[in-house]
Amino acid sequence: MKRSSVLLSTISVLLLFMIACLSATSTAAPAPVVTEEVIVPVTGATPTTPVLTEAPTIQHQNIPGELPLERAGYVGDQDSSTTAEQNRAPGGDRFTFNRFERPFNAESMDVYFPYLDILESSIYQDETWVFAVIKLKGQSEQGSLPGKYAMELDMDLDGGGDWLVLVDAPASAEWSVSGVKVWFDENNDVGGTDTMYTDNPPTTGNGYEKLVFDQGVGDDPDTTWTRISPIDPASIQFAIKRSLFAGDTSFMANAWAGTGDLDPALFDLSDSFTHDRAGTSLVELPIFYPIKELSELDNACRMPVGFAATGNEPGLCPIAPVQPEQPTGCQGQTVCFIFGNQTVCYCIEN
Ligand SMILES: [Ca+2]
Ligand SMILES: [Ca+2]
Ligand SMILES: [Ca+2]
Ligand SMILES: [Ca+2]
Repeated sequence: MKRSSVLLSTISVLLLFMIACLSATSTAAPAPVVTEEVIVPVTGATPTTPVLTEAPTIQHQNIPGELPLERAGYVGDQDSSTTAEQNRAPGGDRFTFNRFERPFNAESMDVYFPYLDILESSIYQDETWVFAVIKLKGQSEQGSLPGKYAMELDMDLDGGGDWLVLVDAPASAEWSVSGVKVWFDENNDVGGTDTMYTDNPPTTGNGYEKLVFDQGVGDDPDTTWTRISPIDPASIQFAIKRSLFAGDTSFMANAWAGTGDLDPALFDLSDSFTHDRAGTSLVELPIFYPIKELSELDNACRMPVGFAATGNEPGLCPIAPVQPEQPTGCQGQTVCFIFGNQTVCYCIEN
């Protein structure tokens, strides 16, 4: 037994020596297994650390300055405050001709929105920009302009709009791209089968479907800017870069104000609804009065920009038989139209 114990002890010592040697060898060598054990916990811990990637900063190159002194176009629009207490518009609401004057709530028409009531629209131009101004009756009770405001441009004068430049709730008196979107009618279906007149039956087109500029995101981050007029809190100014129009310098333009119904996908609005569904703001049309599915909406008739109108351009308001007084400040040709009991004049200054 004692001899066996000695032998076992000897073997144990030899085994321990061999294990010690092996351990020493393993520690010294760059074993891949150990390397993996080091990497795994590190890579496993990485996802718990937030990876912060900043959105690319929009680099603006062209910021508009002040508007030129000389106007290139001007148009007036009905002032619905004059008849608001009677829950009606004074004129200018002709659904069939894509003309709206309904800055009121639907059905009861007992709430009038001065910040949706267009009074005037003007165009100015310089080498870089087409400036547009929409003058509204007033601000909201909170002292803001919380609606949507747009300029629609018909470049080929066929009555169907091509561009819709829209700003949602402009708030800054500094030029800004915030809330500004530019839409294009790529498949040319705005206006439907009969431009500037209601399609019968209603059209199922896609309106302005191509968003080419979204608050600085687009081919050119400076495509369109807006601001509240620095001298008139109820006027919105647009600066649209002329390069957007690829050299086209003559077009028809008109202003819009609205809320949810001023939807680019629904243009022309007079094609997406029937007169029955849309209603009217004119008590003179009792079959359709009051406004129903199309409410909180105003637009102005189209003014020619860069050319003298012949009177036959689609969207140009019908010419009145009598020339009333000259629009304030007009140095050029005056053309006037009659809507209901109101006369609307515009001025061509070049
Ligand atoms: Ca109007
Ligand atoms: Ca108006
Ligand atoms: Ca139409
Ligand atoms: Ca379209």
